[in-house]
Amino acid sequence: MKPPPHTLDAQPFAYRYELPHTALVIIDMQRDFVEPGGFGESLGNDVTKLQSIIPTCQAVLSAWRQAGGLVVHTREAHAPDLSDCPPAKRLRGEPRLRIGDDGPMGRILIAGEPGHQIVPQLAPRVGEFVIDKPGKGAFYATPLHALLQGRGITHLVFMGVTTEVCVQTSMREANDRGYDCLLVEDGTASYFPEFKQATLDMIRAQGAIVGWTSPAAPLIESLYK
Ligand code: TIU
Repeated sequence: MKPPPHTLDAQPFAYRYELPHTALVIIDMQRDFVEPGGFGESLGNDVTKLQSIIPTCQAVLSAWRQAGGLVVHTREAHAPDLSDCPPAKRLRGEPRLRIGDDGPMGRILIAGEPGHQIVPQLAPRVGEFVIDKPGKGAFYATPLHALLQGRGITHLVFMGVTTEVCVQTSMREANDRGYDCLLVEDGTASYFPEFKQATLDMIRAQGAIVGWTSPAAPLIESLYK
C-alpha cells in the first residue's frame, strides 16, 4: 500500500508532499558567497550574514538523507573561458573583483576553483546531484528539469542563498514548471535581511502564488511522522 503523504504546518496553508516525489534543493551554499574573498564580498557584501544558516541547513540535510530523499546541490559558476558568462553580467557595476579575476579563493565564480566548492558542512555525498548553473535560476541552461522529471519529482523543498536572488529565481522557475515548492525560512539568507523578509512574504502571498514557507523544525518533524 502507498504510504500517506507527509504534511506540515506551513504558510499560507499546510504543505503536503510524498518523499519519493520530492527533492531537497540546496542553492549555491558555496564558498564564493559565504566566505570572505569570493564573489559575494567582491560585490561589497558582508558575507558573515549568510553563515548563520549553515547549522539549520545541516539539520535539514541530515534528516532528509536519513529519510532517503533525493538531494540536489547547485553552484553558480562559469566556465574558465567565460563562454557562458554574458558580458552584461561580468561588466556590470564597479565590483572589487570581476567574475574570472584572480582572488584569494581562486578565480571569482569560476568552476573548479576553491570558491566554487560547497561549504564542507554541506558537502555533497555520492549519489546526490550537483548542478552547475551559469545564471541565477537553477533551471536556466542546466539539466535540472529533465533530471527531476526522470525521477518523477513533483515537489521541491528549497534552502540556500541568497533568498531574493538565486533562491527566489529558482523557485519561480520551478513554480512555472509545475513543481509545488516549499522554502525553508531559517534555511535561507540574504545579505539584506529586509529583502529576505519581503521575499518570504511575496512567495506565500495570494494563496501561495509562488509556493509555501515554513521553518525547518516542522519540516524535519514531518519526515518522522
Ligand atoms: N548577489 C547575490 O545576492 N546573489 C548572487 O549573485 N547569487 C546567488 O544568489 N546565488
